[in-house]
Amino acid sequence: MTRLIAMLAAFTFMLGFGAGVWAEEKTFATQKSKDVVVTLKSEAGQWKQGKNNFVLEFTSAKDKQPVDAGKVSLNTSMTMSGMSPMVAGAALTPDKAPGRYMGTIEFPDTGTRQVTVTWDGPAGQGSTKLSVPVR
Ligand SMILES: [Cu+2]
Repeated sequence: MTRLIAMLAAFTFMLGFGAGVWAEEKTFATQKSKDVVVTLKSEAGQWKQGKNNFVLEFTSAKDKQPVDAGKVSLNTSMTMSGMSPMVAGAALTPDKAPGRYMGTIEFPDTGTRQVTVTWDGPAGQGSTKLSVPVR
């Protein structure tokens, strides 16, 4: 009986892991800058107050293929009345696929962020701005 429970637990764990890997990513922001399209995706399909995991992708506007963006950054800012702007930057690590970065970012409150994405690599050098709500 104990062995059966252990097997079930292991199986449930593997199912959960598989779901995590294969869960669909929903796009929640996208912006075109010349030949490069920047896309923000996550399982939740939005940013929320607190800590967020997301994916940052760079693709070609022409053929929709991934482009190697090289060194990238993502910074956010929110203007608040009577305060200096609230700023937050993302920690980004390149994924196995080219043009794809895994990101984490933390927001202390809700509200629309002005997001600046920069890149510098084989795809050239560029930056773009987009506005993304934190719900
Ligand atoms: Cu704020």
